[in-house]
Amino acid sequence: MILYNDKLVNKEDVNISYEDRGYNFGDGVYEVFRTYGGTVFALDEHLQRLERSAEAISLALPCAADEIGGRIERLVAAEKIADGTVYLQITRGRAPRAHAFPEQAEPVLVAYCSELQRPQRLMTEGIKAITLPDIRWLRCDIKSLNLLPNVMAKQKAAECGAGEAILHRDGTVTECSASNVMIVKDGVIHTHPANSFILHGVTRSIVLKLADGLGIPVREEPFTLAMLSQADEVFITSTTMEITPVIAVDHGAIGAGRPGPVTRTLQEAFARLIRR
Ligand code: DCS
Repeated sequence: MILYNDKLVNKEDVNISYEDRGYNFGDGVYEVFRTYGGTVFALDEHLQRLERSAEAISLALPCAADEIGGRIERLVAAEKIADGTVYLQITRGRAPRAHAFPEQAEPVLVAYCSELQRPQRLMTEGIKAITLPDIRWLRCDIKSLNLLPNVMAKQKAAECGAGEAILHRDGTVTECSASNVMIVKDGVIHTHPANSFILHGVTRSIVLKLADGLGIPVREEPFTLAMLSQADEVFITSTTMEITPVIAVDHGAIGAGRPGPVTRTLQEAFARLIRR
């Protein structure tokens, strides 16, 4: 089943126009939710970000965020997905192609589930990453449908045999193509502040809370590519990748070239949170 505006329908009954502004302009916002054991994880945090993203592009949500949350829960129940994701996107709707907002267009909401297991092997073994210039716009805090720079960065990583691309603006590390990045140096976690240069990851903020509870000091300050390559540990965070260690960057090993103790401690705390 697909959630299509306010209804659960079969996929044949989804009717998206070639004039949809999401298709023409990437004019819309999205979220990726995670379900564990049939429960949507951090639902409120994702809905709050959806509201902020929509507001930032002057898109009126088709209904209250709570109502969207209820529809997502109905979708997950109908699909009987235990462990998976829900992809949701809302566009500004269908109108003859013209850049300025149309006077009359109804937002179009689509959401669907996919099964997904936790990335156990990657979380245990870690991934390699490459670094690339961050060529995106200056409102990376908006979870907009415009993902071309992210797509290109992830493709470049794949071509290099790496799992993620870590992005930097003039040597300052921002985030990754589809995740946030943190480094550990001398027991301190460093991560870019949650401003307009990064997406305010739901997983990022959960990890920072876990770190606080564990007494691990955190510095939400910009850090450089040099600090990245000399870090004791590097890990990425996202809804689908959870906390995944990065064991090499641009062919140079990070620390001992295997997942480090702070990353492991945070992974264990995150797993306990999921179980709760
Ligand atoms: N930064 C970017 C650019 C992202 O696309 C994502 C998530 C994150 C950070 C991490 O945010 P969350 O912790 O809230 O997931 N990207 C989603 C996506 O497009 N697929 O999976 C997650």
